[in-house]
Amino acid sequence: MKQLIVLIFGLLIFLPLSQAQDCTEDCVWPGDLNANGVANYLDFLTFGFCYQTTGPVRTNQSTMWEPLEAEDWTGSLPVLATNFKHSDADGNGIVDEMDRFVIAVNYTLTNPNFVDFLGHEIDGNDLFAVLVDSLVSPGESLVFDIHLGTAANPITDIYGIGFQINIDSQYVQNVLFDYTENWLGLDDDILIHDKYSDEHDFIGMALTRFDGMPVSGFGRIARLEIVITDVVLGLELDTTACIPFPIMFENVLGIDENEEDKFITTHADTMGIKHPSQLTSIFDVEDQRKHSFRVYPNPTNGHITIESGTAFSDLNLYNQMGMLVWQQELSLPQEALLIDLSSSKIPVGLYFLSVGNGEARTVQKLLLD
Ligand SMILES: [Ca+2]
Ligand SMILES: [Ca+2]
Repeated sequence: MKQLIVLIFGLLIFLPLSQAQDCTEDCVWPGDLNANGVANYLDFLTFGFCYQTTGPVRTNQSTMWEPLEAEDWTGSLPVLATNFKHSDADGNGIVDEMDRFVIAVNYTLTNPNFVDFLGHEIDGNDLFAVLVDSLVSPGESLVFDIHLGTAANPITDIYGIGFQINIDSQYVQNVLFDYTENWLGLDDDILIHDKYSDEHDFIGMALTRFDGMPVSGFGRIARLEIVITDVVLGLELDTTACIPFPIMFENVLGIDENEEDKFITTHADTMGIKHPSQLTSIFDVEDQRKHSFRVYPNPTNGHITIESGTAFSDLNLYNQMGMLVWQQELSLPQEALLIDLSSSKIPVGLYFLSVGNGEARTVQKLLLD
């Protein structure tokens, strides 16, 4: 009896494995939705294209990076001709949230079919960074907007775009994303993927519509905030140095509603990391003079202490668009205060904390992470 149980158990383990090994043709690799041999941000465009499509359930619903036998679905990508079965990464018969999760699980893995990435780098001005500040100090945030199209050169009939941004991760502590201004669509109209892979020195991003309707326009599609490490070795050795921090777009792929390539052009930009003593713009001098209060820790998870040389009675928190997101009025003026913003459901990102006493008002940057 015991031997029989062991035998049945052994068969149960063996069966899925043998199915995986049996697949030799047009096999599904979970997470490689477009079947080009790698799981990455560009598979997210296929995810948007096939979103909510249904088909036969896969016998082996493994999400491991391995070739799996799967029955063909009725549809396929119009240009790549990839059968829709590849979009069902978890094999449950529908393309939905779990499948985007599998892209992330098997991210950057390749298989023997991998030849090249699908995106390209054509020099031009369709996709580019708009710098808020071109210089930054260690421990501060480098903020820039990603623009797609300009007023002079708008983008017509785009459905989705995916790309990677190469950065030097040795200087990067964290990357934050903001999509509040984005002409490709509002929250309900688009699906968004972003992932910072510090081990590979790149940020992968994709934004796609899923309603079959392309859009035309120009301007910002995302804001990125790269938090620079507190210690930058080059500046420790030479405080007058300027460490170049290039931002390069790579493997850019824009598609229309028929999956046709939009041939989106792009160009790189370089920012610089400098020692705080070397940043002497008028803005910075004014900023330091205005800072008559201290807020810490910064960055914060929401629990902060505010200390001021003069008593204050009201606090306002603004987002980067200048919109008021939180406020508090004190019944008695205080010179120090403990605050908990963590329960206020304020999204992570860069904010401006304004402290006032009815006569004067001072502002400081506050990074919630
Ligand atoms: Ca792929
Ligand atoms: Ca699925």
